[in-house]
Amino acid sequence: QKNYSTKIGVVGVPLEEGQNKVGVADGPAAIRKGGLIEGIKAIHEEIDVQDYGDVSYTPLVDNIHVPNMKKYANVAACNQEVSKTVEKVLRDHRTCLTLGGDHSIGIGTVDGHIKAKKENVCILWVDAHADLNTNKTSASGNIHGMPLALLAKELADYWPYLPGMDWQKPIVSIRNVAYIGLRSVDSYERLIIEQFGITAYGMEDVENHGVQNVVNMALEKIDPNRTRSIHLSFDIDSLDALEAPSTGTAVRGGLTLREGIHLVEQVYKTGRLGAMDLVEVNPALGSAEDVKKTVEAAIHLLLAACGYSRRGITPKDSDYVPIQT
Ligand code: NNH
Ligand code: MN
Ligand code: MN
Ligand code: MN
Repeated sequence: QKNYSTKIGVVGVPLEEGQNKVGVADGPAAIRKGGLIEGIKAIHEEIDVQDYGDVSYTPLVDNIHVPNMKKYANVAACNQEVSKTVEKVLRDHRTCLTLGGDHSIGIGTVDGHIKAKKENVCILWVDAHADLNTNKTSASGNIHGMPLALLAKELADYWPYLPGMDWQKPIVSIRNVAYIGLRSVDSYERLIIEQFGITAYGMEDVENHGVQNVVNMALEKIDPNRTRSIHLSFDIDSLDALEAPSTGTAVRGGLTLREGIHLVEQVYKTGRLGAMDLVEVNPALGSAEDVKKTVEAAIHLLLAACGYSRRGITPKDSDYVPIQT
């Protein structure tokens, strides 16, 4: 008998400075407008969802710059607020769903999760990309390609001093991270993955083993004793470009929405999903139909994290109609 959480907290992070395409800051609004909160409430009567609204922040003052980290002052300041908010939601005994924004918000969501759960956290990073660049290896300078490298304690020595980031300690062991969905990995990222033996399941592994086995293998590696709080960081670009076209760096050959939903359902069923990020939905990209498809996909994934079952919704007592005889 598992003790599934019925208490959910939703946090929006309208941050787009971690990459260079306008519009991803409108992701939280689009996902809410698509009916996320109503959808969560409809799952069953015991669900208690609280919307904590959007995180706001003031960029660091005095043009703080770090080489090859674009809009550093915004990303650093925003993530400090993200961390505090996620920590608060978890301390309120709620599963925390964070709506991005770009994936640089993973710095703050993971940090907040680790602070709330006293480091007993493992990370499932579902993404086409590895997000493991440092400012020295990144070809783009976009911070959304760097969050895991900032979080990993094994990589702490490879960063310069980061002003305004003292609240964030690189305390994640890279051994507690697993990837699913990789298919666009930069050369240094590949090097780090192989050097440190990071658990990484690319699309070929999903093809070989099926999503069910891949999730089981990943969790077995990062949470062998089944005691950790699971942080599911879901980049919508892990889905195939046909399933989620409205995202900044769509890559063909990705997960189907079915596989994505199944993955989230599986994590939910462990009873240990602590926090989920749903990032990189950009409603300014693509046609109206593309946006609708992408937002719907995001909502399906988030509902699965709240226990929505594709078998259907449990009827409420008030739904029963007296049978006419
Ligand atoms: N690896 C590339 C970079 O560092 C692309 C990252 N883009 C993402 N990551 N969308 O999930 O810029
Ligand atoms: Mn990402
Ligand atoms: Mn990505
Ligand atoms: Mn299933």
